[in-house]
Amino acid sequence: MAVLEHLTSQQAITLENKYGAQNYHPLPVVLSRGEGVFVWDVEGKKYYDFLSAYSAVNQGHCHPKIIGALKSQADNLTLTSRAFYNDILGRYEEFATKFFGYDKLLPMNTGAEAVETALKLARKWAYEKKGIPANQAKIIVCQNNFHGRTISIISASNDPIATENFGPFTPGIVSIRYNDINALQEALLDENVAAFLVEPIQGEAGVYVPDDNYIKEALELCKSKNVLFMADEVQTGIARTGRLLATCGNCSCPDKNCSGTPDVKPDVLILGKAISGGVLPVSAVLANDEIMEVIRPGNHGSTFGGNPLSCAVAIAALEVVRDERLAENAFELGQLFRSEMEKLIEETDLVRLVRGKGLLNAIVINDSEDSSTAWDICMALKENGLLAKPTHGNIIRFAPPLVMTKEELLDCIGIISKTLKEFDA
Ligand code: IF1
Repeated sequence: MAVLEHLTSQQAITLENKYGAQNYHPLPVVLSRGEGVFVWDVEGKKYYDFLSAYSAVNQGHCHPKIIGALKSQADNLTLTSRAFYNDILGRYEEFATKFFGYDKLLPMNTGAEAVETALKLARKWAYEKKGIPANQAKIIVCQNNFHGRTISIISASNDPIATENFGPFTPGIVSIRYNDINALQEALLDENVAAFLVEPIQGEAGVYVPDDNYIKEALELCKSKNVLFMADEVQTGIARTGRLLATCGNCSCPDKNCSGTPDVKPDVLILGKAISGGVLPVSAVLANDEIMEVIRPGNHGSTFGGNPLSCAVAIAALEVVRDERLAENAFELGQLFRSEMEKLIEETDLVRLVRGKGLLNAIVINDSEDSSTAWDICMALKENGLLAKPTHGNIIRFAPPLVMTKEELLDCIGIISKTLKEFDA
């Protein structure tokens, strides 16, 4: 069979099962095309994408502006490495630092790399600026976090599937309850704490939105203890939660509905996924000079970090967020989605609750965590033309591209309602 010959779904699945590491359990759908909020399988069936590649495709699949930037740059220069300068990295760094309100940006590729970069930055800052004794720096994280899959990051995880048989683990990580300000206060009694790494909303855990004042109070506590507040906005950032950043504090934010407080601004901002519109792996760590200046030549880097292709794509992807007012759209459609889900919850015993912010939402299915109900519902949604996937057990995440229109969202709500009622019957 020629490598690029057209495949049936079953043929594609068979190939992956035969030749691919089995590190995922995908829904049995084989996609071959994406455009905006839609994807098509190899047999030509059309679906609403309600996962957005885990919030990487916020700008919609194959956005013409982003693809145009990709194609144009690809014809000129794709990679120089950082052994030399190039004519676009500086422009991207200027654009992105002004867009998010920071002095400096360190370009990486995946979200996990950006988180690892932030961990290294925090430790080096702790030794060289805060004066913590060598190799004594602690990083505080939250239980049920998800920050990526590297050894140091899973050293912070309490998820057995992510950690079992991957030891020994990286030392110096302290785990506390999420959304518990007293737990943070207690952990900060340790004078060797360098940083607090936190997701403004815990996505993988099941879209857990903390109390309104948690992030602000946590940031203020960290400030009072000279501890870096590091926000992992890989999944919640780039307009997903109805503001440019879930931690808000970003006054250049296009979202005029912002109810955020301008002083809620992370010391270290970690971005990934939709910073490139899901076109290429692009991530970034942003911080002001007094923090980022501890990184000097040779301390950190990556072959592809800040490559011209990624820079061109990321500029275009962020311009789409701004020009198409995706934060505002996510804000308004998110309110509509949750209010419609609340009505549906009144009509069915199958769903316990809906939660989320902007267009990062989840429903909790009224069944045990180890039941297959959430998966079965996603299989039925697939048959009805909508793709979503459970996060943990009985929780289904709903995260469509932020370019969705109100009419399309209402159509999706109709599909979800129809599917749940078919289950209830
Ligand atoms: C998988 C989860 C989501 C992230 C946050 C860092 C990263 C992620 C808050 C690392 C990545 C992805 C990874 C992907 C599935 C997806 C995921 F289910 F794994 F947890 F979105 F919730 N911080 N999340 O969400 O970024 O290195 O992947 O670029 O590994 O299965 P990455």
